[in-house]
Amino acid sequence: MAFEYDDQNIFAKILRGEIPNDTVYESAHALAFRDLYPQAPTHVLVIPKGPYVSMDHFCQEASEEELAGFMRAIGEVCRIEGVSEDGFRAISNAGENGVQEVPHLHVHILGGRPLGRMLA
Ligand code: DGP
Repeated sequence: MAFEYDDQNIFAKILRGEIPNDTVYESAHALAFRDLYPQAPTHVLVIPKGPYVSMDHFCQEASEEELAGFMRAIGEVCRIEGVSEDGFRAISNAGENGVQEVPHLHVHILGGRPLGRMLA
């Protein structure tokens, strides 16, 4: 499948500084910011700086450096937010079946309360 990236999506605008965000962490390859509609005391979105639609796009086409930088950013967010001890959830919705709203790869980091069992 050929992935097509829409550079007018809201997270692309955040990366370009056209829309404000509440930044938690930033590095050469990733930006982490608070979700506008938090579903838990910690609800941070981690996005790569490159133009990737979804996790499968990223994992198929990103460089080793981008892959490593993105995973490190997730680790940094967990450290900064202090969720490692009590636990957290990392979710990335993709495509229509995954009910992905914003077509720029993002991982939700949710924590700060018991999250319940998630089956679907
Ligand atoms: P998803 O359904 O996985 O694509 O989740 C998209 C998330 O993005 C959703 O939890 C709400 C959040 N969101 C949407 N627009 C904005 C925005 O402009 N700023 C921030 N910080 N979050 C947003």
